[in-house]
Order: sequence, then C-alpha cells, then structure tokens
Amino acid sequence: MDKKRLQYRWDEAHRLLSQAERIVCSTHFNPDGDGLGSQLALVRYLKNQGKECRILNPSVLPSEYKFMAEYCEFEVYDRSLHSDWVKSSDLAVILDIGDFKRLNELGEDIQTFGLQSLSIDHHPQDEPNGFDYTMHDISACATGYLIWEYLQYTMMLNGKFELNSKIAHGLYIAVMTDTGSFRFNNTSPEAHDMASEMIRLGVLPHEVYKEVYEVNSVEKMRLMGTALRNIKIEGGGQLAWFPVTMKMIKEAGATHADVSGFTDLVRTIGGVEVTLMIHEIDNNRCKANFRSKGKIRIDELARRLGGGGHPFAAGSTLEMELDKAIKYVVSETLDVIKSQSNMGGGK
Ligand SMILES: [Mn+2]
Repeated sequence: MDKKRLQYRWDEAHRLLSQAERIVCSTHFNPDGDGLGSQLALVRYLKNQGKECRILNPSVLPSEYKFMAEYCEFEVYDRSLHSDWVKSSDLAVILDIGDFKRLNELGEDIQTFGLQSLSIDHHPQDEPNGFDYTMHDISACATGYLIWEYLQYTMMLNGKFELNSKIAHGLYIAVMTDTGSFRFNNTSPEAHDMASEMIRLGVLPHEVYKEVYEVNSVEKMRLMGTALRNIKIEGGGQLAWFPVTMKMIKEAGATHADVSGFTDLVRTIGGVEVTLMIHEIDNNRCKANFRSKGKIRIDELARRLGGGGHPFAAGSTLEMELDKAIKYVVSETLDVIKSQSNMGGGK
C-alpha cells in the first residue's frame, strides 16, 4: 500500500493510540483466533511503546486458544475487579467485533463511563455502531491484517522496525484462523503477503498449525461423530444441516464450545452449497450457524434472523426451542438457496 493511502487510513487511529496512556483492549464474546491473535500483537506492540495496556475480554480463552495465555495475559472482564481501572483509562480499542453488543457488560461500562472507543474490524457493520472511532475495512482478510497494516504505518512514521517474532506469532494466528488456513474465499494475495512476512520474522507455520488445530479433546471428537451421523441433506443436495442438542453434548462429555469448526467440516461434502448447524443452548434458545461455499450469500439471512456476519460465514441466536428453531431456520434457508439459485440462472 502506498504511503499516502496508509497515512490516510491510519492517521486518526494512530492519534488516538499514541495519545492514550492507559488502554483497554477487548474483542467479542466467544473470541476467535483473529480477535485474540490481533490482541496479542497490538497489546505487545503498545506495551513496547510504554503504554499501560490490558486485555479485558467478555469470555475466557476457548480451549483451543488456551496456549495463548503463555504469550500474553488475557483477563475476563469482571465489573467488581476491573471497572475502576476501565474508568481511569483513556481509550478502549476493540478488535474484530461486528456488533458493539457482543462486548456484554464491558460495552455497557464503556458507554456509562464515557470512555472513548476505537473499533478496528473487517465485519460489515450497521451505522451507528456504538463506537466513537472506527477503522473498518470489510475487504481485509482478517482484523490481524489491519493490525499489520497499522504496524507498517508506525514503521513508516518512526523509521523503526517494530515487529518481532512474538508480534508476528499473534498476527499469523489471526490470518491463519480467519482464512481457514488459507483456503476460504477471503484468502487474498495480501493474506499470503502477510503470512510470508510473518514467516520471515520467525513464525513456524507447522508449529502454529499444531498448537491451534491439533489439540482436540476426545470428547469433542465423540460429539463431532454424533453430529456427523445426524446430517440431513435437503434442497436438491445443496443444504446440509444438523442439530447439536444439549443431550448430545452431555452424552459425549463435551462442552458447548466444542462445536466450533463443525459447520466448516460439513461444508466439505460435494455438491453442498450451504451448511447449517442448529445448536441448542438451553430449553428456549438455539444458535444457527451458517457457512456457504461462495455461491449463496447467507449474511442477509443471518441478519434477518437477528444475527450477522460475513457473506459466507454468519450466525444468529434464536429465542425458541429446538424443534421450532429447526423447522423455522431450515425452511428459511431453503428459501434463500432456492431464490439465489434461480437468480444465478439455475446454475
Ligand atoms: Mn475476523
């Protein structure tokens, strides 16, 4: 990216980050590798700049990202413990969040305290989105990519090389996980440029892959087995959907977080365009998780069902019991597949 454009994009965010002394960094509820890797990189950088900076998240580290605690402190926001610290901060920098509400209590407190907030993100967002300042680019493959861009901007400004192997590690986790290990449709030349730069800085791709992906529990595998046995194919083979019930989770000895990655896996079925997981959270609440191979957009559907996300990876929470949620979401999804297949000339 040329200097002028880099400057234009990052001047405001940089002014906020460099003026602040005490900075809260957060990401969305149920964080993913992009949010956490971006936090790891940005907070390490800011601390190197002498800032007092703390990661306060709405949720604990998911089991597959527990290893990241070795590299940085990830705290769970607790009003009684942290609100004074947040109140006396100068800035909240929020990463990879499509929706302010996904900050839970921390978001409420940021607003109550009138703390300045800056969002750095690549999700499509509604306006107004609750943030005072935004650096949003939906064409970025990952939020981590935007952090890398910011670090390049600071290098340009200071003439100093600020990236080290530890920062690169966080950034590599971000881009690797959000591109599905460089295979999703957001895998751009820029994603590979960034990855190759991170490798030059000392990141070992096979090691990162191992620490993120090759740590499944046997309980998760058992739950996956049950989920896979229950796949239903509809819509002329274009939709594969499956439920994950509380009973299935209990019988496998697994947890709700163990469902991560299931929908992507089911999408690998030949001929399937859209996959849908209906995950029963409690008696009256289910989550619908959508993935598309790229022909059918599912973000509008997810938004219509009260959720959101990217064009080909999105989700919603439904306040209804499992059977009702299945009936409703499957039929809505089939309608979307049908109408978009027709639009494409029946291809
Ligand atoms: Mn992301």
